[in-house]
Amino acid sequence: MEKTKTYETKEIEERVVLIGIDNEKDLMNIDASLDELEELVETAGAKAIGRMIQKREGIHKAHYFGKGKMEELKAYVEELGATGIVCDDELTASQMKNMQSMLKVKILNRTLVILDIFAKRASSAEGKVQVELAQLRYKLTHLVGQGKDMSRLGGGIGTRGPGEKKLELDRRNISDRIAELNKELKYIEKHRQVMREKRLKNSQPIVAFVGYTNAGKSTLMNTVTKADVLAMDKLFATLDTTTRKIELQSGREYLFVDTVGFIQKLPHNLIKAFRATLEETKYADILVHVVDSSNPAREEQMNIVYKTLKDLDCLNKPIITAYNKIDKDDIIKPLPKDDFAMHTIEISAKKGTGLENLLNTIEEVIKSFKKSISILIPYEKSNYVGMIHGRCEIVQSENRDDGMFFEIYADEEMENRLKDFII
Ligand SMILES: Nc1nc2c(ncn2[C@@H]2O[C@H](COP(=O)(O)OP(=O)(O)OP(=O)(O)O)[C@@H](O)[C@H]2O)c(=O)[nH]1
Ligand SMILES: [Mg+2]
Repeated sequence: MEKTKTYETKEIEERVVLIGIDNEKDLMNIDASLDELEELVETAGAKAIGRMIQKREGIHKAHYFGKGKMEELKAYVEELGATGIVCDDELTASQMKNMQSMLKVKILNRTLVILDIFAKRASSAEGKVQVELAQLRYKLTHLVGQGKDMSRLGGGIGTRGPGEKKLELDRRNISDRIAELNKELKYIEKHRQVMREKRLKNSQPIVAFVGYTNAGKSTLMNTVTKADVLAMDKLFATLDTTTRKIELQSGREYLFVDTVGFIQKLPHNLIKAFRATLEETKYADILVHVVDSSNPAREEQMNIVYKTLKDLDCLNKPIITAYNKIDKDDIIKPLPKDDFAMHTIEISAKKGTGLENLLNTIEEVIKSFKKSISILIPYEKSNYVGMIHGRCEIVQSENRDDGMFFEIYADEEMENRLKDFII
């Protein structure tokens, strides 16, 4: 029997050259950024076999690198026998097209690689819909003039959809599918809203673990709540939020939420696609910022987390920074300063070190802090309204048939006084 048959069905291994621009403006330096890109590429199942960096102010409008450097890149790609290049930045459709005709190999970028990983990881219905939507929207804006090239690519990064699906490449099909997915997403979001309202009604404080991808959020979640969340040494292991209820030392119940990790240069439309998932952070009473203290780029990663939280309007919440992986022996001290955090605590999510301290601090901060509640004050109890205005932060208010509705931030005392009106 000939063996060739088995090879036909296998995907060809992609061997790619990573390219980036050194402009000294980005939050993370170019070497760290390409290290990260290499990890992303490998997580997506391809192999990074070389790098090329150009120092220039910004990207070349027509083909990212300048003309001379592009020729150098072409020679390098040929020499290595690379099947493609992965650019560290966003590329427009016409840049991709120009680069493709210059280099004659597959042109990929960070976004496509991240989308590919997301497609592999998405497991909930919502996650799958969000990923496919983001992929198709991306395709739609990048398909201009290169439909043929795209369909000739065969397989690999940029062609995989969630759940073993192949991505649609035809423009008309894409638009139809987008409409269909949007409908599905609306339905799922409605369900999520109902769940959220139920949770708010329960009024347990919500603690969200946030942080850079691979920082150890899921590991911490598992250790603290004895949950069984997938944690591994891969970027974007977690795509869906997981929530667990546990009772802490004071006897009070808390909801712990594990969230999707952040990463630099996360394209805006991707943040938008995951807004619903990330919005879980918006409803948290406190954020625990998990940092991988052993990562050489830890400080840059922290800055990127804070920038993303700011984009999501979540920077006004109390934050505790957990410097994780403190058990490793390659931790460089002192640890970075953190002006956004009320407390910083060293922990090892894996070994359990410092967790008692972390949990006690969470309780302390929550006790002293306000939480989000929704209340309905009947019109005959309007004497409460002045007190609400004076003592609480009002997010939203409206007159309803049966009373005045408020969404407010209240401290524990106010919450107690208003407890009969909580809805
Ligand atoms: N040595 C050590 N390793 C840790 C610790 N916490 C997590 N890790 C490891 O770090 C890797 C990433 O952990 P995860 O918990 O999956 O990280 P995450 O923040 O959930 O990552 P994403 O879901 O990708 O955003 C895993 O290999 C963990 O075993 C720790 O305290 N010490
Ligand atoms: Mg995780």
